[in-house]
Amino acid sequence: MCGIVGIIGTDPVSDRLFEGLKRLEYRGYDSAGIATIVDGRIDRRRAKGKLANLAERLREEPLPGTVGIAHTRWATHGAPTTGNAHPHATDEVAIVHNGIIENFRPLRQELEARGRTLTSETDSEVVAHLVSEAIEAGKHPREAVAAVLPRLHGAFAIAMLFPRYPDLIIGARQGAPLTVGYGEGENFLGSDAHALASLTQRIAYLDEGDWAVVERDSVQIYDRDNAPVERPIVHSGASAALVDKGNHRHFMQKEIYEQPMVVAQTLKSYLRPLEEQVALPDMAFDLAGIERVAIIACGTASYVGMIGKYWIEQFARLPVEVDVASEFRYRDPVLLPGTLGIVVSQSGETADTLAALRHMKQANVTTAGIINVPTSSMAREVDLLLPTHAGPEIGVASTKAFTCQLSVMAALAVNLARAKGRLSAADEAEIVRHLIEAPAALNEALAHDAEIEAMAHTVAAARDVLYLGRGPDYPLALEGALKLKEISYIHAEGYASGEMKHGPIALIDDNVPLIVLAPSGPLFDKTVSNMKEAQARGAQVVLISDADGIASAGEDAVATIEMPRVHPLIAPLVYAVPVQLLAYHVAVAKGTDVDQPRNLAKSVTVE
Ligand code: HGA
Repeated sequence: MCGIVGIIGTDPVSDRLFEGLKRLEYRGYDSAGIATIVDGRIDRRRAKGKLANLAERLREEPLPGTVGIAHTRWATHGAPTTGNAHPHATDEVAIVHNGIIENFRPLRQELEARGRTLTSETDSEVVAHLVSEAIEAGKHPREAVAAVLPRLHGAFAIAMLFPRYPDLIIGARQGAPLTVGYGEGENFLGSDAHALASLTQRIAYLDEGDWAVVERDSVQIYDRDNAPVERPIVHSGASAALVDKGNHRHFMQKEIYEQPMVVAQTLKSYLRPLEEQVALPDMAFDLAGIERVAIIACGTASYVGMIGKYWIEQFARLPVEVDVASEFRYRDPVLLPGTLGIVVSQSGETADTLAALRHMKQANVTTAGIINVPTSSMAREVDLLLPTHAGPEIGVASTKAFTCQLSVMAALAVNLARAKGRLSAADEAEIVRHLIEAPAALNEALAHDAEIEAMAHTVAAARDVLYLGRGPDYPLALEGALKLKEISYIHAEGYASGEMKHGPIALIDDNVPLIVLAPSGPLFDKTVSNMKEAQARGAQVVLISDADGIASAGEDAVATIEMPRVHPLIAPLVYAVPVQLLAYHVAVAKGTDVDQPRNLAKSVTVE
């Protein structure tokens, strides 16, 4: 989603600002822009579409200046046009904004009633005009910002520069992340450590409500009450190298192929192979006191939650509810004592999930987070951080983060079960042995890539596709459908196999591929019965199963994809691979923008 970079320096900044935007590109955006101070005035270059368009504008008309702010915009209010691209500016201030100013309508009306002309359709532009008015009325930018921030409702991270005050830039944060970077004779603002990685490794994370006056040789941070505060300067550790695609055509493909390695890395920090035990990081509470679990997430991560429900209920015999964050936070959920609230998020910044986490904390719920970015807001706010070690995930469609999240969810389920006295040492040892096999099984699954590529055209021609699964493979069917929708723009739905006959079977005809996820095991025969019901009505079945499953039920399928024979516990991890590869090859066949599909953003920092 939107990215922010700001530099106050002594050398020209526009190249370095652009490089910072490149680092934020993976978040997804639909326009971009840079503003600097040139001869005491604001100068801007903005372009809709990809950063290449902004680069072209900068080549046509280079932008000098040693103070600048830059932005990638994922439009929420107003179309992704050049005119709506940030920075927004008046004569007194230029601003870039990430988030939503929820009360922009009355603020805009108020500004227009005072005769001000706003030129964009964005919510963000009101901030520029409010700050500008205050400066025009004689306030120093510091006082202007202090006066305007309390008037803004909603979530935001903002960076601003002031042409008549070229010795400072100001950043503010409420509900969207912003960091201050410390350099030598120059300082920075950035959406995250990654954005600033080639500029500095010394960063401070702003707290909620903080704002910062950043000068070349000093930084002063204030809290929401405008009291000066210190925030620790930490070593970011973010790699300065831009993540590249290696030998792969797309980041998504690279990330699918990284799964054996990153799942192994993740499991390594949770498994003690010699003792055949699962171990979680130290925690300040006792898992034995947990009576119920609430898992909150969005999108792909919410399917990890659904699979976690099967595992935690099966092993730990604790009731689990799973909710998408945007519903949870507004439905006044009943949170009883003894609840463990688990959030799952790759970025750790997903606005809805972060708000749900804060809601649970306010209700005194003990919280844990399965999170990939250890410096993120959620990682810093949960009581127990359960990190995934997937490395940076650049493709907008989540792949390796999903399987790493599942690995951690399995470890958590086992720990809960042991803490509740519901899992014998022998059963735990068996589960650990199966989890240790997961990376090798993922490798075996990847070996079927060419077959999947060869049959992708069967699906690429379809208008609608259905996915079926039962038990923990049902959320995987949902994930398969989501992946296909996200990157190939084909309408797809996932259903619990047993639900087909209660409605969706009406959709079946010989133009609708039915992707059936059916590892052999206790649920296999039931799923196959539902598959047969659909086949009897013309369904074109693609059966994803192991050799035994394909031998017993594959004869009428239009295609089969063979997976290794694995224990049902790790089947959702392994079967994620064909589901991801199928969506990937269908999207490539259709020629879509696989890594940055239309309308989508990676780190969803708005509601
Ligand atoms: N609401 C602003 C910024 C959008 C944003 O933060 N996207 O991630 C706009 O629409 O310009």
